[in-house]
Amino acid sequence: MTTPETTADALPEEVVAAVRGARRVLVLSGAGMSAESGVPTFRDAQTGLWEEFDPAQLATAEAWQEDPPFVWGWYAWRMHLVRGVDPNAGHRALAELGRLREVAISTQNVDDLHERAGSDVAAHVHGSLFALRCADCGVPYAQEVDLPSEPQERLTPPECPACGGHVRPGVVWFGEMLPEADVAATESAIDALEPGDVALVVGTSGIVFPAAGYPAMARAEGATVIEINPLETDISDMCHHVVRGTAAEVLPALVAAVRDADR
Ligand code: BJW
Repeated sequence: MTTPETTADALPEEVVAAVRGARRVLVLSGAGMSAESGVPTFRDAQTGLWEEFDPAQLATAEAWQEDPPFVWGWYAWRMHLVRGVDPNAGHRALAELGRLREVAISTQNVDDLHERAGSDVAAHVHGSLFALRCADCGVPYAQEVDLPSEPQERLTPPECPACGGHVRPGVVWFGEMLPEADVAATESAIDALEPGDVALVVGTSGIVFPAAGYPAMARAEGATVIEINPLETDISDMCHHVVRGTAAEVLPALVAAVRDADR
């Protein structure tokens, strides 16, 4: 069923018709969604942060326990980077789609670019960079933090005012459980899908579970699954349609086509 090598310039009729005919659209977004805003993805050649830094050293609870300043330095730099960029045309198109159809967004991204574009986000399944909390007692940390403008290999994390522990980013590291409320919100958005509805899978490599299983769950509910990604991924084969293009190219074209067809 996959339509390979479809480009943003030639959006297939079936893709436009599927979104146009949908009552509900579930958006499952990953790091590629924010790439054109200037936020590096995790695994893309050349731009992936983890080319320079070993993810096993940075995105695990073990790394944090071993060396909090090393891990905090990386996250503080990423917080600075995200604060300095804007949503791209893809984020803005999804916000517009939310005014045309019932849209639920479940993102793996820890940035806030969907929200800043004007979308309501149902779930951040891998948490949020900015939801800081104490690593020891779990109390949220709401104070301003110093963010370096250049990557810092080591930076002392803020101290928790309640217990003196180290403050950590509110993200989900490998081996950690996903936030229950976000998983529940994603699962209920999937359960709500019916035949004729659509799941748009945008900018994820589809290798990190359980999020990588959500497109198949959407398909099992009868939704038409459409991947938007410049490259083949681990989930391309299970999608009904594949649009080979970037989020900021394809989504505005798709939403404009739906808007025009609605008129
Ligand atoms: C563009 C583009 C453009 C580029 N436009 N597209 C089942 C089977 C096997 C393993 C497991 C399993 N269940 C659980 C596991 C273990 C593990 C896991 O999945 N491991 C795999 C690596 C195999 N999962 C977990 O540990 C999860 N926890 C869990 O399951 O708890 C229960 C449990 C506990 C203990 C034991 C067992 C179970 C937690 C996962 C947490 C992931 N955390 C991270 C870091 C977050 C913090 C941070 O930001 O630093 O989340 S890892 C990283 O990967 C980040 C991302 O959200 C995630 C996914 O990456 P994503 O978004 O797909 O990005 P990329 O870079 O991989 O891909 C970018 C894509 O964009 C590419 O395809 C490009 O082509 C494309 N692209 N430009 C559109 N302009």
